[in-house]
Amino acid sequence: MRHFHNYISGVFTSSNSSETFANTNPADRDDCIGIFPDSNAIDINDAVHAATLAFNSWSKLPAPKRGDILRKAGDIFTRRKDELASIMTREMGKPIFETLGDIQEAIDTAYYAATETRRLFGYTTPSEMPNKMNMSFRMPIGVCGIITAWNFPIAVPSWKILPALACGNTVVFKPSEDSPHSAHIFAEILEEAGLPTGVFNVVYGKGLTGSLLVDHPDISVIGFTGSTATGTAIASKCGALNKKCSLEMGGKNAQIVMNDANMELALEGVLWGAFGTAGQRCTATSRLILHKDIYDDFINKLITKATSIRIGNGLHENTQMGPVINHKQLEKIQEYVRIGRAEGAICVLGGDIEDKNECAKGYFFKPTIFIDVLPNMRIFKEEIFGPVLSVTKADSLQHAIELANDCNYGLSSSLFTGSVDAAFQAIRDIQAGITYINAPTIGAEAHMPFGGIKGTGNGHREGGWTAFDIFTEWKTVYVDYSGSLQKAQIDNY
Ligand code: UN1
Repeated sequence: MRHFHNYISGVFTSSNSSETFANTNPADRDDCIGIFPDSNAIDINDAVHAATLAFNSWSKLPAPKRGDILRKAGDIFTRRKDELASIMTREMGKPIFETLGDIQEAIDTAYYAATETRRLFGYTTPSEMPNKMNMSFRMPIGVCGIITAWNFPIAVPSWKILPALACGNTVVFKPSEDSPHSAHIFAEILEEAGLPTGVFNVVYGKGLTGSLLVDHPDISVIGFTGSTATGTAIASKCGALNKKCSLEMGGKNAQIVMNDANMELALEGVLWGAFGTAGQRCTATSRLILHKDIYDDFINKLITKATSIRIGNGLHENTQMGPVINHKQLEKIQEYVRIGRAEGAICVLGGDIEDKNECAKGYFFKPTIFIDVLPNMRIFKEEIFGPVLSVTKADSLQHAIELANDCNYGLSSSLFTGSVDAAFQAIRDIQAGITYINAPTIGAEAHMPFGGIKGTGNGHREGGWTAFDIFTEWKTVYVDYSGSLQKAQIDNY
């Protein structure tokens, strides 16, 4: 059995904790990938110390030189893409074509961040006073603590880690205990790319390890992706400690299909949005809001298509939907199916675990569709994080938007329509950080802001240029070359 170690100060080093956890393949619970340390406060301290020591020289390296290393990391992610996709599929289950996409997102982010190191623009403005110049620029903040979920083991960490490094920060990364092997490869790749010792560190562990990272006094910023409950707890700690924190949390994303939509396109959209990654995306389409004119017909066609989704081990080439991440999550999904039935929604497809043939070895759940779901039901409001779709009927566009907004989350949203007027009304009125027109709720692009409102986030956006707002502070500079004490305009008016 392979034993993995934390990565601190450029060395894969044994933990000070005797506690460990095993990482197993969700498609085959007999397949153990390795044993990882459940790290303690000494490990966190060592990693933060290494990152603190590395900060001075890394932050002073010219930003485009930092970019050269990130570009090289993009090249190595490209070279190791197939190998890393297999590792990722084995540890978290989604099919190879999806894990290849996960790595592509990191490649795109690496090249994007590398390029942005030449464009970390500040502002230069006129001064109120003669012979005086005003400018501002972005400063790195210090050591960033990065805590992420398992569903995008490479892409989502890359959205945070690579911009943080581009800005001149150093990083301690605590990956999910369900996808630690991918984090090990992340460290190998950054090392090979030439990242100096201590700039990037990985500490494995469970929830307690993450909270030790949040509490550490030398961590200046926390970047978090995960559940709303954990993120909210992190935010209150960071509030008390005056730390910046960026949260990317749950979703209950709605796809609206109007009666003038391209039905075939909308069907394909909901299949991919709801059942891609077995519904385990914060952007997953978990609610479908159908115009009343097409309700019955659309549902019938959707059932036919969803029935033919091929479920299995993601390592097999023809698998379309892999397992869910672990036994606890399987139980949670089963519980929501029980709740949905008890609330009076009608389960027209699935609703049960899949345990035929090879699926008996893992945590598989059938694509599940509930119809006649009403807004007061828990399956309409709560994030399930599995292949469960709740379908609701709307009388009009206005009604559909009201239903979409009747939710505590606000990450992604989608409208299928042939009407440009309807599209722009939805773009204006849907309460979400992301709105797609004629595309499903999933599929964000690396160079665009990503994040949500309400219970999904706390005002930050990762991805794109907005990620640099998380990982920098502004320095404002005044240069007075008048040779006299001019004071400021307010003192002379
Ligand atoms: C997530 O589930 O945390 O747009 C992020 C998408 C993906 C990102 C999902 N690229 O669905």
